[in-house]
Amino acid sequence: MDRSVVTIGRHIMDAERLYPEATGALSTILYELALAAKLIGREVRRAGLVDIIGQTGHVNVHGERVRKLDEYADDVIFRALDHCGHLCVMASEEEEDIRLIPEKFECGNYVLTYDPLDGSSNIDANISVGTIFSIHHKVSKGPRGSIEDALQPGYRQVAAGYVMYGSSTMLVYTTGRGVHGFTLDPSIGEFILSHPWMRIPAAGQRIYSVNEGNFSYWSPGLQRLVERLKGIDGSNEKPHSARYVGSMVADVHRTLLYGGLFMYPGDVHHPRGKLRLLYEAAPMAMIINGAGGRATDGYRDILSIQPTELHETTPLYLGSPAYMDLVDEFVGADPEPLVATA
Ligand code: AHM
Ligand code: MG
Repeated sequence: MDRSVVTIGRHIMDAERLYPEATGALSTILYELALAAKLIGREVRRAGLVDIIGQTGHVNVHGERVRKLDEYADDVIFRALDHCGHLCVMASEEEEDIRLIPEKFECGNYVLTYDPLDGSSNIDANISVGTIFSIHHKVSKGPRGSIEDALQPGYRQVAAGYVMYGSSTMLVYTTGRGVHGFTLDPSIGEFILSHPWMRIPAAGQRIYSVNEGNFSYWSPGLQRLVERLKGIDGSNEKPHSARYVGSMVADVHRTLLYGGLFMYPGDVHHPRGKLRLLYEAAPMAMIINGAGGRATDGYRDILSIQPTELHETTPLYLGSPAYMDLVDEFVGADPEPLVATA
């Protein structure tokens, strides 16, 4: 084997060796997540064939109901990890409540929260979608885990990452020791280290990313920030490029590689925005922080926010340090968070 080829398995093992006290539990969880990503990626690739083999909700030729891809992804991740003996609780964006590990399996010391297929409404248009995951230690005292384990702030994450099902499938993760990206080589079915020690550019390619259709619902500070980025606030700044896929994993991945600013702000109708703190904002914040960027809700570090509900949402601003300083200056200057009017 070419000595420069590092598979995700080897990378995880090498990292584990740096910690003599490590039990291998976290490595196993990450490895199983990579396996689940391959299975999900395979189905995403076949998504266009759904019209040929049967519509979602219909019965396929094997007599099985054809499931929505996000339900499938949810199930694949749960079943890849329920029996590993290292998790006590899982919580998914697709499920209302936490999911305890079935009694027949051992209960472990870690907690997994995940968004199985973010941006799934884009699938029919063949646009990139992704899986986002976050891992914490168990903190509850009981034998089998509880909601307390899922409701932990982002700074306590022990690992986080995402998988992007795009023109290639990529897995990016951190355990707090750098951010590392792997590209799936479909010919051998392995994630290969392609982006070691990822760093977000300090400013990058002058790109901002936001659903600007909501402009009239935004706070004055945010409106002024975007006018600055467009160079129409009298500052005579050269206009930035606007890029918005509408699929968070793709927008964040581009921001990580090229730099710039990604925003999903609150607005007058949704003061707390749309993105979920536990499944989307906190893990992406750990990645962006680990790569030298920052993530806030306009006022607070995302990683400092204590969740109170599984599905609570948060405004999200993340990106290069230079742009996050602008967010502090413009959005942070708004005296009050927005209050819903409808
Ligand atoms: P989902 O979890 O229902 O897929 O929604 C999350 C997605 C993100 O990927 C993306 O950033 C956002 O919704 C786009 O929302 P909008 O269409 O309002 O811009
Ligand atoms: Mg989502």
